[in-house]
Amino acid sequence: MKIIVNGQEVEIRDDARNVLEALREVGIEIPNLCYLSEASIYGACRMCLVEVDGKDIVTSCTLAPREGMVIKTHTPKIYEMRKGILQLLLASHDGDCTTCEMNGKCKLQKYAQEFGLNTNRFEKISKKKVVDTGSIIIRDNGKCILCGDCVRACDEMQSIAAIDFAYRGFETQVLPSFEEKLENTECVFCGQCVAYCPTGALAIRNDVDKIYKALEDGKYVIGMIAPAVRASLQEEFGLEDDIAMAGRIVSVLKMIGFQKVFDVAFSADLVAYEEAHEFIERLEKGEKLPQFTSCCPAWVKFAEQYYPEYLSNLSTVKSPQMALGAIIKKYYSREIGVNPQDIVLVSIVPCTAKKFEAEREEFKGDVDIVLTTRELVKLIKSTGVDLRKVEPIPFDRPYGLSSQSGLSFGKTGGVLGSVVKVIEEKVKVKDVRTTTVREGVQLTEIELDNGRVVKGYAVFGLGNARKLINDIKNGVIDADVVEVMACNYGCVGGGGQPYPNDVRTRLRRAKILRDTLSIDVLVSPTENFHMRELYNKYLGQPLSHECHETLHTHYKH
Ligand code: HC0
Ligand code: SF4
Repeated sequence: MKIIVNGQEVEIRDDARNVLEALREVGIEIPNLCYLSEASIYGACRMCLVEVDGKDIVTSCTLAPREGMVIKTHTPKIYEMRKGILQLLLASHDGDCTTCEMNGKCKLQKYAQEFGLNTNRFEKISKKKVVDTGSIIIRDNGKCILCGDCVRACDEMQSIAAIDFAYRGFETQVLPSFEEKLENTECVFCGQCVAYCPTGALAIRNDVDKIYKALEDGKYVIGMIAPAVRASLQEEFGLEDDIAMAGRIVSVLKMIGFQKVFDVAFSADLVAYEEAHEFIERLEKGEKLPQFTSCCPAWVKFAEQYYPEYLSNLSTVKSPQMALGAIIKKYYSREIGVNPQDIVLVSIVPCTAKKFEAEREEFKGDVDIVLTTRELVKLIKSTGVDLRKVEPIPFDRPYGLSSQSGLSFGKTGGVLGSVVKVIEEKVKVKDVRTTTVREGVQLTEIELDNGRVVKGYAVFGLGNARKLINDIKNGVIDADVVEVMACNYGCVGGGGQPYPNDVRTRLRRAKILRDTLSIDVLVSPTENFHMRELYNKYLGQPLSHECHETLHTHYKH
């Protein structure tokens, strides 16, 4: 449809959700602080005001587009109203910018600059400042502007509702229930509240210091890089769609003092291979189906909390992060003649829940430090090294080799696709078809030679997962294997990824990951010859006793 915007005719999508999104698509970003395209419309911040048909001033997030409507996005009156809103927000915001994780990425800071708010006509209101630094997720309510993005992300996208508004009027705050620390709630550490917080009221614990401590103590420091990190780091270094990012990270980590740098995509191949054998065994025995993937730690905690009856359906194969941790501490330490206690293994991931996973007691501290992509950005920037000028170098062998399948773990459908690849090689398959069921849910049907059609679902977002599992439980759908990733669009949208971490950015990262993996000559996990070597040398056959000892785990009822 056509509408008139600031005196110009503009063509917008007929099915645009609202005027705010319609204009965003044609290059006009209307200021907003509480609009979250993946959640319900809240309309609280009032920043996205527009003038309609020369009279009403309304919020564009709640305004449905209509053919011929006349919109003005920045009249003098709207400018003054936005300034007033910002001044009120700034009066009750602690303005602790220099040490804030969002410095330079904060929307409130950006608007304060753009609207020239060097002074404030309102006096500072001091709020009760609630700070919780005890957990992986740090909360500082002195920075909270009550936009509710975190509340809606947790409730609507993740169906958890670990945080909500509490108290009224000036006393209003976002808090976990009973004012508990987040770690004592049902929070699964997915970090999606952090990803969408516009002001840094929610942040992630920074573990960079631990690396320098390990280096100072003369430890043998080994790094490993998750698939999705190489698709997002470019955003922070002006490297656009660079597909040599993994090699640059290896290079810079070596400069910092890492002895070896391996690829989590190597163990993703291994996990897919092991998990496919586990699935084939279950299919033959007709037990513990559907098999759920278990490499997303936020999903594992979610399953433990809400679906204990399905815990025996989770694949017992550890996540690629923990599998590689176990291999390095158990076998590689022997090969290099270093006591496992003297190895400090640093996992660099897009995910906040991986910090929690590494701390789970069943993994015996195999992974010592987990850094998110944002912490990696800090680590690199603090060295002053210009990543653009860094010569990429390959990962160390043997755990630096991966196939396209292993790398594809970083985006939705990647784990399922890799498991299906191995299945295709192990049992006779007539046809494989993939379709989108709805946003966040994909169905892959594998038609076996004997006529049986195996149904595999890949779902992202824990709210979507909850709906799918309930459908399975209630017999509404049949499923044989299900991939669950807690974050929308998979690990590319992890809570530890650079800001902004919105839908557009996540989709662009998925494309970079596809471009990166398309130049890999190995397609299936089976082609990963260093993985096969690991079986020959230590593990024996898939699902062997040794595999169970090293690569498999159990879940908490
Ligand atoms: Fe992921 Fe993973 S794909 S969860 O997002 O499975 O963090 O990238 O490293 O472990 O490989 C994260 C990403 C990983 C693991 C892998 C899986
Ligand atoms: Fe909710 Fe995830 Fe944030 Fe925890 S980390 S409060 S589960 S959105």
